[in-house]
Amino acid sequence: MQITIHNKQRKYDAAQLQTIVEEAVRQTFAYLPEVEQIMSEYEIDFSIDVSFISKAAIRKLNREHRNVDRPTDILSFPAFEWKDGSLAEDILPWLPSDSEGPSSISLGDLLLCLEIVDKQAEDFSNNLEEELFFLLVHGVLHLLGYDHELPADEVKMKALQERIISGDTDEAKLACGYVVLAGRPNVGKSTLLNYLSGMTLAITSPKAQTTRDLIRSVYNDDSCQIVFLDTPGFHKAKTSLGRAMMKSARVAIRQADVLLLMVEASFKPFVADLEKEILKMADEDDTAVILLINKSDTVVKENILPLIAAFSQAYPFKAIIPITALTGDGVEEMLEEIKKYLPIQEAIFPEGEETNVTERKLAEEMIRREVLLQTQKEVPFGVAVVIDEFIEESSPTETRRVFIAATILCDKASHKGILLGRQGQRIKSIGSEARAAISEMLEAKLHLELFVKVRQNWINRPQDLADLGLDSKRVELP
Ligand SMILES: Nc1nc2c(ncn2[C@@H]2O[C@H](COP(=O)(O)OP(=O)(O)OP(=O)(O)O)[C@@H](O)[C@H]2O)c(=O)[nH]1
Ligand SMILES: [Mg+2]
Repeated sequence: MQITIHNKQRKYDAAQLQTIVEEAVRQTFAYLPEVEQIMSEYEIDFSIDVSFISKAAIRKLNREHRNVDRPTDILSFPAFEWKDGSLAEDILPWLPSDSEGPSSISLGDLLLCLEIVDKQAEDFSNNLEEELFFLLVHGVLHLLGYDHELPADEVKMKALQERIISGDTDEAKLACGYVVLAGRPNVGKSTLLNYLSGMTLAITSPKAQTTRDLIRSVYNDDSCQIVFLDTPGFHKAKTSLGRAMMKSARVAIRQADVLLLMVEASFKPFVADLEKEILKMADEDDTAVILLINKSDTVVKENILPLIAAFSQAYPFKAIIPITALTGDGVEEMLEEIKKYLPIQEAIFPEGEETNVTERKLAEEMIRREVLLQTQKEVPFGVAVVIDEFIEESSPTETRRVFIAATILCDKASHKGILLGRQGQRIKSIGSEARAAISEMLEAKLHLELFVKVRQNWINRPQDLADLGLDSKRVELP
């Protein structure tokens, strides 16, 4: 790594600051392993230019490049596009040809105004050297694609910055990040999440819009932590509930480190608007996208080729992988691909916090699943389930005993009769199937009582949605 200092001011002795500049830049790069990796892979050297310029000069640049007409402490001008320490463009065209011999490639320029740095040091009770060190770390991170515009990015940048400054050589760093499963309803997102977690965390069904909120399942191995998020199926929403579901899908997609776009192997070979909309978000955010072609067990292998061709023409996917979420076919390959694109950082979740799904929540969902399976048309879409009581009963034996009372809310008076069925047959059948599923999940003897109530048009009422935890205002990553 070559560091060149250009002194274009006369108030401060730049020569005295050389060691600090070199230390700050080198220390920062020690935390950005991909830079070293690229240098050794292509046998090149990177360089950085650090210039000390006057107040007037930095003000002019700030005005011209950022539309802010005042002097500032530091400006970073990256030469390449990076995202969180990973190169986000092809460097090959910029590599020197063999005949030119070993050469260095500029990563960009850092321009500093020492007068402002000195003033800031006073304000923060640092000395000039400390403040300069801090700003150089910050500036180098900007050159390598870290920024602080979105809160999620800011947290990431700040955490790394603090570790660099404190010299914290945390051995616990690993490939770690949010990997979001997105796609239209019914393609098998929740089925894959369940396969990955080795248990049911998300209910699945052959009906569209089964999943209503974000579900987390953390996958850990010695080299990585992958925080998988299942999202509601992407669709054109017609109700407030639908809009809230779409909002949570979008929030997750926008914060993904890696996006898994899932389609079905039997889809017609073209990229439809829903998939385009998801890809547009990923493109805007420069998110790595892997295309998963699910349910590949349902088609002859060769028949997937036109679908692969259509998608690979439409978007630069990092990989296109046919999978069968039901059996886990193709999942190993998917995990290997994901690992390549995860940022290197500390684990996000400690052991024991693998999911946001509680037993209570899952019990509600398992009842709703039975409604999805046993009722038709718009009935299941207007149903929500609320657990009113969840009581651990004392048991004379080792076996766990649980009592659950739950209400099935429907949004139309006419649906109540359908849910109850003739002589209460339907609700009985929903109850007995749900009891079996919940009792297996809880590993308990279960006493389940179900009630059906009408809450007229709740799927369009903000207050009802908020009461059910399904409103769009509070969406955040689980
Ligand atoms: N044959 C086959 N069926 C699958 C596969 N993966 C999922 N399915 C079925 O497809 C249906 C939908 O699966 P889900 O996992 O609920 O789909 P989803 O994408 O989560 O759907 P939403 O939550 O509505 O967005 C279920 O009946 C699954 O059993 C697969 O690999 N092969
Ligand atoms: Mg789902």
